[in-house]
Amino acid sequence: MPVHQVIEIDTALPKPPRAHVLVLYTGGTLGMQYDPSGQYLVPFDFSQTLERLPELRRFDFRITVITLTPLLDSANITPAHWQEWASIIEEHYAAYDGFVILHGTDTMAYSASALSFMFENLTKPIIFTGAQLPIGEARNDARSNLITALEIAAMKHTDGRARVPEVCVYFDYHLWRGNRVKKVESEDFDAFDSPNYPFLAKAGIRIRFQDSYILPHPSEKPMQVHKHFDPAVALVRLYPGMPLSLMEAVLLHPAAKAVVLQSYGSGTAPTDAHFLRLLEKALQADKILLNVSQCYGGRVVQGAYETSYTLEKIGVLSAEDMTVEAAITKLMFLLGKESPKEELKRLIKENLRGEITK
Ligand code: ASN
Repeated sequence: MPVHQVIEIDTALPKPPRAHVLVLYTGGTLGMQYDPSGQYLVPFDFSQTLERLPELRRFDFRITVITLTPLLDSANITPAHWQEWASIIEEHYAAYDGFVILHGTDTMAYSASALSFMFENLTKPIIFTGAQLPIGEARNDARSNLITALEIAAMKHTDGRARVPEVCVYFDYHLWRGNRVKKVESEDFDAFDSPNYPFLAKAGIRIRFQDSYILPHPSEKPMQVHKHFDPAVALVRLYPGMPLSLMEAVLLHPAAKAVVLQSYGSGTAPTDAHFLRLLEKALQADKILLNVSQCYGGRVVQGAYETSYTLEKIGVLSAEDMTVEAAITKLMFLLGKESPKEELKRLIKENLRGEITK
């Protein structure tokens, strides 16, 4: 296990802190700053947080920052990292009011989806945030994303329960459900969107929550962390003229236990007999086929058109309005549980953490 740097920041001193927030700094653009020569971007040193972000003193928090080693561009993130972060949060769960994960934006939608499935009966917020411009740039989105994510992670109802007991993404003044977001923009600050589910909160002069869209607190059930992922999931995005031989190579490959089929529109695919026979062959080989739309928003409705009716008939499962990021991580998570096939298929279609609108 690599040794991680741990820094304690008490913005409340000499008073006792109002809330305890644990920050995991995993890498990405947010935490970069210029070195003293002003030439290179290097990771932000969180031991200087209060000097660099004096506005945090207004919060009266105790903030523990764990800087993970090595810091990662999020393109390098794997399920092993999700397991490590989940273990750290599990270990410190009782001692903190909320958790913030500083993460690169590129794969944040996958990580937020993955952690949403890992944590069952969550009673505290786990908020992913990042930035398009580093905290060390004069003009940046990092400061406000970090500061508001910390504030939301510490927020409670008057009865003491956390305001948002969910895995979320906070970005560009919006709080989203983690398993509903997609990275949609690589230059502007509005990097994320949640096409099929409304924002949970919007930060303006006040932070305005949409309580009816936030998951309810679990009733008395203990929080559980599921850490095993099986990444044997392939992704095939259909396009007109796709050679069947290429598709066969993926669908029948022994390393693919499940295949996400990115179909068109509301879940349509060719009615060509060879194509359908190949899907049947994969299903007979005990693979799970999950139909996710290439569309940005909307849902898969197998049977709405003739071109999706047969998919339903032969046993392709519909991802309904799940994002492709949620579909892939949900399959990895469910395959990791090693449940019997029928149970697995039932759970894929079930709304486990608010990832599907039923
Ligand atoms: N490449 C970076 C990452 O995902 C992009 C970012 O954080 N804005 O780690």
